[in-house]
Amino acid sequence: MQFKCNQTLPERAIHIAIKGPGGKCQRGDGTACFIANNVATTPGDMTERGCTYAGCRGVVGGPVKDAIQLTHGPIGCAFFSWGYRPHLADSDFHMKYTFVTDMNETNIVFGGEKKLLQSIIEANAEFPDAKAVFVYNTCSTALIGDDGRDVAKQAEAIIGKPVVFFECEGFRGVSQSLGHHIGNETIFRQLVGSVEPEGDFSRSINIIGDYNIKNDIRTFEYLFEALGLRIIARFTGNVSVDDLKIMHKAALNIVHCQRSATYIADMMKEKYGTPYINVTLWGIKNMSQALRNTAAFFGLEARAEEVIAHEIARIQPAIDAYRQRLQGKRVFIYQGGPRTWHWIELLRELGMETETAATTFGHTDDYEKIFRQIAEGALVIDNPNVPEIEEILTRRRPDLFISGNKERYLAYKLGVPFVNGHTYDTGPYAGFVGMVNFARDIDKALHAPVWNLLHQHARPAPADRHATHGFEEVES
Ligand code: CFM
Repeated sequence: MQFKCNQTLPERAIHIAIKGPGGKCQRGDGTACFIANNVATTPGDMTERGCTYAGCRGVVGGPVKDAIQLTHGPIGCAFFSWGYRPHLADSDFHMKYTFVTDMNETNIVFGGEKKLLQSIIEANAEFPDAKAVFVYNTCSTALIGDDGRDVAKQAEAIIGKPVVFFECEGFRGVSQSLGHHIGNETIFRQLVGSVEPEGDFSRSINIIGDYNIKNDIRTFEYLFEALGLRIIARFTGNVSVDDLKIMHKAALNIVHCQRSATYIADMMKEKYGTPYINVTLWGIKNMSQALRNTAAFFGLEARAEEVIAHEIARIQPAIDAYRQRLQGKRVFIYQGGPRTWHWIELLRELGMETETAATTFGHTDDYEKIFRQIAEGALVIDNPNVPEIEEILTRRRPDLFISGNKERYLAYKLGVPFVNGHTYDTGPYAGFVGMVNFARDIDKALHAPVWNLLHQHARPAPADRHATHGFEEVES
């Protein structure tokens, strides 16, 4: 099966599948549920993927609130990685400022090491309260062979605080996903365990893979604290360099985004023996399960049940009311990776079904989780290009599209209700109380009066949509 828009891109066929009866996937070759993923995008394919630097600076390093975020590269790399992701904290230094060596043509010809050293010293002198300098390498400085690692070592001796050099050159990976991995490894190697604090950490946890998007932590941190647990570090949202240094003391790691941060949980398990559990902190069932599993580790089961009952009682009336309004809607979710599978169950709790699921950089484990949860007949697509997204919206006509800012206006132009799943319309969306925000935003999107102005016949009946999955069969 192939999309019309891909007739000149036959490589795309193995990235697209429909879940058939008995969990089988119907694709060109009819094999079981597997689609190609985490491989290089074919040149000419209008991918929406980001680069390795974006994954490292924008996702993993960037949320650290008291580090100087210094890009070693051209000004554009810094400008376009600054402030687009609302990984908030209780201070705004990391969101307000960005730093860059501003490599120009002369620097590219003669090398940028001196400029890098000078920039680190200068930035630190301007902001002496910063706890560390994070330096991110880019394509240009890697290609000319600047030895940033060595400069970082020299700078560390001069300024007397950690200078962490991330070898996250944009071209290294097939997507931003490799940048997550490099971010995890570098922070683990250079910061974690560098301080040995005194005290009792037997009831402490780290929350791994939550980035405090629009203050998500306000929806679940108090729940873990209500169990009597202390949160040492959030990797990485509202987190200080000091927290990262002692995060090896935690008794348990709780891994939420299992794409971008399982790496550090694995490394901590290997080096310090810290166990971890995978959780989903979105949706009623998932959030309850996360609290139950965490409580079970510490023997706090009874307390967990009290907390869960109290929270569900608070939100259930609102959820029931929204469910009546959202019942039966069919959704297209397209996120970077895990959010696509994290939300399938959440949407069911609101009476909705995911009929198309896509990720920008998901790996096999993400797609396994998608295929396990998704209903028969659902379309799954890896790293969709812009014409494919347009084709899904026009031919499959979902009732709702949950995606990001890159797709928002395409959805509006095509008359499809839209909610921003990356940076949230309002938010936060996590935890129990966040689910009410999510439901409200979905309700607002679906029932905006503007849709009444569209001609009814612009939408084919659901029966027709399903007969052909909204697509014509063409040779792939
Ligand atoms: Fe993890 Fe994320 Fe995501 Fe991600 Fe992202 Fe994000 Fe995302 Mo946008 S860390 S993989 S690289 S859950 S920024 S907070 S929403 S694509 S699905």
